[in-house]
Amino acid sequence: MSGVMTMRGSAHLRGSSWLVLLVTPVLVAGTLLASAAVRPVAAATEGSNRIGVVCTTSSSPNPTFTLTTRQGYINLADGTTAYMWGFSEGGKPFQHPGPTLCVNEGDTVTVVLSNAFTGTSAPKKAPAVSIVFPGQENVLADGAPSQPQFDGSGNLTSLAQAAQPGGSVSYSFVASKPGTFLYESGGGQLTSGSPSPFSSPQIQVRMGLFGALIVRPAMGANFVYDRADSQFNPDTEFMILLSEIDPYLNAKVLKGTAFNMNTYHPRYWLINGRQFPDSIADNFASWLPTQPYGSIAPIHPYDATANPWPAVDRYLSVGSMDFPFHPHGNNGKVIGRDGSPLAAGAGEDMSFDKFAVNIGPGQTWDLLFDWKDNEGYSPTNPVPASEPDLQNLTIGMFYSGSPYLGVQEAMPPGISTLNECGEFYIIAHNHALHQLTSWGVNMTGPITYTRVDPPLPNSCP
Ligand SMILES: [Cu+2]
Repeated sequence: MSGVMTMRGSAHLRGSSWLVLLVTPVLVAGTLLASAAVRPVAAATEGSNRIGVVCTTSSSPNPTFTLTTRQGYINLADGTTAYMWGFSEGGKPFQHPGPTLCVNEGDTVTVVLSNAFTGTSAPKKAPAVSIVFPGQENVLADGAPSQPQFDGSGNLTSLAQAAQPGGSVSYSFVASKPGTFLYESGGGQLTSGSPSPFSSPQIQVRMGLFGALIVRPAMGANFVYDRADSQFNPDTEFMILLSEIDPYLNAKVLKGTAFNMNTYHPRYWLINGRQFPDSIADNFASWLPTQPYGSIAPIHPYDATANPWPAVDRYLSVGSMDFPFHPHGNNGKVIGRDGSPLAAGAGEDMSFDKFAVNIGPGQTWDLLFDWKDNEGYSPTNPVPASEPDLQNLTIGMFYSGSPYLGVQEAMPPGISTLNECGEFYIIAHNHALHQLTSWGVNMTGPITYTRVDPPLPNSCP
């Protein structure tokens, strides 16, 4: 992983693209890469966001969403698939992860959980399902306080009122705090018949019953919190939802046989329900019909007049251990945790820059970031270093042929490039490197890129 170390060392060389030349080839040396950036995409079904957060919305101030349990399959980067469960909006087919619900501060949000795990399409030994909304207060379930449920013997059966197969529960709450939140299964045991072996939230969340909830502040949709210093460029809003899969669990659920969570051992890790290189494909990529959300982060250089506002990354984790996500040359400025701005008292700023972001299980982190062309390197202001001999290099597929932003030059014979307009690519990934695999296939896990496009106007696609 020497390439990773090289990138770490170059964090202060913003504006120098030698790091791209030298390192990207090492990091992207996967045979899977070629499929990632060039194929056509299906039309967006939720707006037309090719990149960035895809919001599922409903009219304010009383947005209502129906989340229906579904089962299906997702593609993994080692060429296999995983059987998953998920929430889909209304009657839509299975997707992973669940829809990203975007609401406004002060909205009275209603989420109707429809448990479609029944009838001919049921998974074997289908359980009841509930939803919990960490960070939301005074949640109601069918009008009563949402709270843990117990059977007649006092055994915990779910963390909230659950929907039996074929049934539904209506949760509601006032989204009183802006920020980034999870919603996820609270489990659910059957009230009749044989107990389901898949009733626990541990299993149901691992199977995919989770999604993100974004509460936009009263100050405006281009703020993360009700703070002037949380303003971001609404064209550059991104999400990093981290999760993991133990395929033995999923296989047991598919078969309808019990799984011992003491043997749980994830082998796959994902961003927004995808693995690299699928992670950097557009939202709604046609070859990922059940995995609609990409995670590449295209930005333009900071410019005091043309591009003054930073991008925002909303990190979330439903994993079982810390994910030390590492945005490389783009240190993030942590401005919020778990839906609370980092502030003490009235307006005091307690934000801080972070080089690796340790996302704990169930946590969310909000980070602002930008990219400044500090040195202003160009063909007329060349990088003060000599280019290594070609035999000492491996040219990455994103290299433009030039170290300068917005410049494309001829590539050495036999080298092809996916570079579109002289843009830079900066890797961002989980730095627990054992989690960077697909059951041992290296460099396929939670990896994405910050893409720095030339300043506007440019000729980029
Ligand atoms: Cu790294």
